[in-house]
Amino acid sequence: KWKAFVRNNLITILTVIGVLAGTAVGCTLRSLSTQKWNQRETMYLMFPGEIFLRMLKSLIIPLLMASITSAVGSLDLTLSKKIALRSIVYYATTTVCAVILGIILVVTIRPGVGAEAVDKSEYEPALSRHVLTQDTLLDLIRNLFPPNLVQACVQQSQTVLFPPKNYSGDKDDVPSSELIKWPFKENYENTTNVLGLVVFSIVLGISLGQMGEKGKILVDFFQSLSEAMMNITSWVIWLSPLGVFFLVASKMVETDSFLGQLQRLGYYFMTVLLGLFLHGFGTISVIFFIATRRLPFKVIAQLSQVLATAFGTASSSATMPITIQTLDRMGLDPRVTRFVIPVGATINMDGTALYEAVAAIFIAQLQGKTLAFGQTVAVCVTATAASIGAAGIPQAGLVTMVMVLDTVGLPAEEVINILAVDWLLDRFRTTINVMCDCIGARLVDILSVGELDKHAELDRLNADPQ
Ligand code: DAS
Repeated sequence: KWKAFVRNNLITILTVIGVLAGTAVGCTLRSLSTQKWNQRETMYLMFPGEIFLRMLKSLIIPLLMASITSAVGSLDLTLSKKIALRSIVYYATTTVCAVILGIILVVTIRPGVGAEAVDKSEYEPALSRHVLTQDTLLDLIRNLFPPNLVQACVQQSQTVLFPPKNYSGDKDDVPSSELIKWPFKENYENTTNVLGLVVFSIVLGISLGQMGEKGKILVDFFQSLSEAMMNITSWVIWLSPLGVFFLVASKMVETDSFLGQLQRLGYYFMTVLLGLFLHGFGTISVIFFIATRRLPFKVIAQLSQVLATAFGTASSSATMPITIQTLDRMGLDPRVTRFVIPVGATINMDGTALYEAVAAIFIAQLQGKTLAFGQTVAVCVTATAASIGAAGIPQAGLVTMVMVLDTVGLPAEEVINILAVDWLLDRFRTTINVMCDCIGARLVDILSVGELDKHAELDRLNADPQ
């Protein structure tokens, strides 16, 4: 019996082992090496992982557009409207709950009170040149409508295929502490176009759905493009144990004095982890139970491959092909997963929303500020909006957090206080982001199963009326 279990879950088991082994090897290499690994050495260690990451990322644009367009296009408008509405209500409810939970925790634990802030002067060169001056919500709304779709795809695939450098490595570009990798402006500007692609794909799907027969040819085209991407995913997934091993090992080996930083940020780190855990296994279960009278633990138990990949890649978008393939294997209706997951991976980021609220209030506490009630409500709104605006790529949440800092009257440079541990918190919040998307897909699938069956029945009857 257990032989069958191992055979059916071989890649999953190897991927989870890949994450654990990557952590162990990375930490061992770090402790053995006398001086700090520089970017070049780390790059060699990361190289196989980066190839794996690029393979996954190259699927994102075609899979995202094909899945959403074919999912929306293949359902009649009433049903796709219902599925979209259930998804949007789930996204909004869970994200707002995540932010509120985060605020309650950071206000009660008060991790920032009494902790010392980072002395910004030593980072002056980087601060002036690279820190994002986020133009709050307007940017987010503007990005919903890509000015030119081809350029948006090219730009997005450029970002996705050639991940923006965190720093060029030449001396004047790197802040004095190697630990700090600035979320540069180009990181952010290129990545948010994925929002525009999602909006365009939904609109295109609606238009094709309404065209009846004439639209069917394109819906079928996008359907087979989506299946082609899933087919490629089933090949790439064999690399995930090795891929996540090298990604995690190379990350662990380049972090310097992480434990030292953890002393300063320990309470903050634990507050975020506690929030992510309570949200992912508490709030979400309550919401799932209210909506479906069931608990989501069976779903979560089948997600280990997805969660290990999300942790290893720190990117919900890169994990998306594996997420969709796993949910297909779990028997969810493809028309639900191909809408809920691509849209969810882009705009439903509960982990990121919770993290941004906690981080912003933590930094305010570092500066000795206590927020008025109105400001706390403003943090709720902007943390929710910032998580919608964050793209599913590594450290995107750190970039859009500048919006939330804006709300509490803190300059963007203050992100420096939490950068040292952000690369690890990013992995945890990405894992929660993806887990909440999967639970949402299952929730919508359960709620829509009646209509979907009837819909399939109608299709069958239309196909052979006799
Ligand atoms: N890494 C992002 C993701 O892929 C989350 C974040 O940066 O907050 O979901």
